[in-house]
Amino acid sequence: MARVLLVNPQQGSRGWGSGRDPLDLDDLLPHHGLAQLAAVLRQAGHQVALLDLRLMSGWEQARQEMAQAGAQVVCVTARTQDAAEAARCLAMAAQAAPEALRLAGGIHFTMSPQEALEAGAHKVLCGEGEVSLPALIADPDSFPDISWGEPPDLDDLPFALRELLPGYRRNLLYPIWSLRPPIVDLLTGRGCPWGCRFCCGPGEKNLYTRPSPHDPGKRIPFLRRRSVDNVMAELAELWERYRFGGIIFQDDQFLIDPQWVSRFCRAMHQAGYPRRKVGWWAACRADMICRHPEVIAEMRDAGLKVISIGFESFSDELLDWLGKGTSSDINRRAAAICQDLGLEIFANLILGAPREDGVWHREDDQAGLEAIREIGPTYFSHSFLSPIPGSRMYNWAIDRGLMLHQEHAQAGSRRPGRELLRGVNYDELRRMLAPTVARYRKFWRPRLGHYAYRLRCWRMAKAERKGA
Ligand code: B12
Ligand code: SF4
Repeated sequence: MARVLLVNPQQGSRGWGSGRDPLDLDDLLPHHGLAQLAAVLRQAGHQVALLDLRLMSGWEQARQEMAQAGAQVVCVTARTQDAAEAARCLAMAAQAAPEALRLAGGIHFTMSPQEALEAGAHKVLCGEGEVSLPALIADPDSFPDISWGEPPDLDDLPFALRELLPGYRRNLLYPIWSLRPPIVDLLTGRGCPWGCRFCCGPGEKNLYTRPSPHDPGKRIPFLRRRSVDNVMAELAELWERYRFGGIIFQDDQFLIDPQWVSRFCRAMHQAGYPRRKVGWWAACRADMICRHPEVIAEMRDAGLKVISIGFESFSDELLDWLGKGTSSDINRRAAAICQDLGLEIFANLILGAPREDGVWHREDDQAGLEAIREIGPTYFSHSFLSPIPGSRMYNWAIDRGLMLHQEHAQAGSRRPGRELLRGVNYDELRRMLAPTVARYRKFWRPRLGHYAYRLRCWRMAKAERKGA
């Protein structure tokens, strides 16, 4: 059996060490893909360790830890935003653990496997890893340099090994939105059936795939959901362990199949979570909310507290070009449905997006900001359009010469405040945005909950020291 080191090359939101004192979702949460791979590897009898760059003080510490891990296999994952760090981790492994087998995977290397080979990976496993990674470790020579992982039956998988992330128990106490800590997060399925032009949806459809039954050389999207029983079993295990007060469902879209959601809501009642006042967060499309308001009501009764809606824009021209399949009217009706049900809305808006002609129209963003003022969602989250690799907009933006930066760290990020496209007047955009940002600043500023969190962490560390 092998010693396997899983590497998360993710950069913390405040740079090195952000994961040791997390104040942002990006710093808090375990990498689910790696936590899932860890579970299957451990089940197969391997020794698994994690090197998470968010916890490191710099490259030197990362190198030392990699060398000390004595790994026989180093597995590096990558999302586009972290692809440069992932490449550096592969190169570092070649020096710090020269005998180890270097493997690469994850959405970015699935889309660009050659990049991983050039950075020093011996093999790249595209797509999902649970079934094929143990086989690859057992017999690497039987795999070509680039191969596809066999997609797993999600109900057959062991539950993700979250505690591989040091500090996970402490991170659960972090107050997120109005959810009550401890807060756990999980996924109930893989992928999204829609294909919005700005989103890495097509990339995901390359990731979650299976061979076509008609043409085995071709891969087709394989989006799927776990059974309700399987999700409930994971929640039961998490409940036993952490007695959570909040749940974040990390799926791209929670309401895809209304019947599945209704069954799930009944199961939540049977398990007693609404009675215990467990609140949850989930993302739903505006058109699905309008089409199935009764399901949203069931979700509310089963504990849904915060609903994240990707409004993206309130300009019909822009929504058409973004390929969102919604309209300004649908967005407003969805918001009204959720507010009538007493749900807190987490509103997402994309700003700085040019239309099909490549020109940014300030009135598009003006309309969005006005709509936010009128609707008054509980939370407001905005990003400046970033045509990320894997999205349909990426090549369009490159062909039109719109991209200001093509490096992965810039192009793969949707964080607000980054100037990404030629022709967008970001100064004007920031001026337009300032009053809205000011109104919502209180949600992002440390609040009383943060101090309570820090106190609990301090007590936890003290108790641990005493125990030790
Ligand atoms: C949940 C989530 C988040 C959470 C992360 C929470 C967490 N606990 O991990 C939060 C909200 C923090 C987040 C943040 C961001 N996210 Co996000 N996120 C997701 C989401 C919805 C699910 C990810 C997931 O867990 N998938 C399930 C696991 C099992 O899949 P996986 O990680 O890909 O791993 C599997 C395979 O890839 C493979 N694999 C992975 N690594 C390796 C390594 C080896 C060696 C092998 C063999 C195999 C292998 O095996 C795994 C098991 O099958 C995805 C969309 C999606 N449905 O995947 C977007 C997604 C990954 N995010 C995306 C983006 C853009 C971001 C942000 C950059 C947004 C921003 N702030 O600007 C940040 C960046 C964070 C970062 N630096 O990593 C994009 C990435 C696009 C891209 N080209 O990289 C996605 C695809 C969404 C989209 N459609 O646009 N995200
Ligand atoms: S933006 Fe949302 S609905 Fe559209 S493809 Fe991406 S995840 Fe799916």
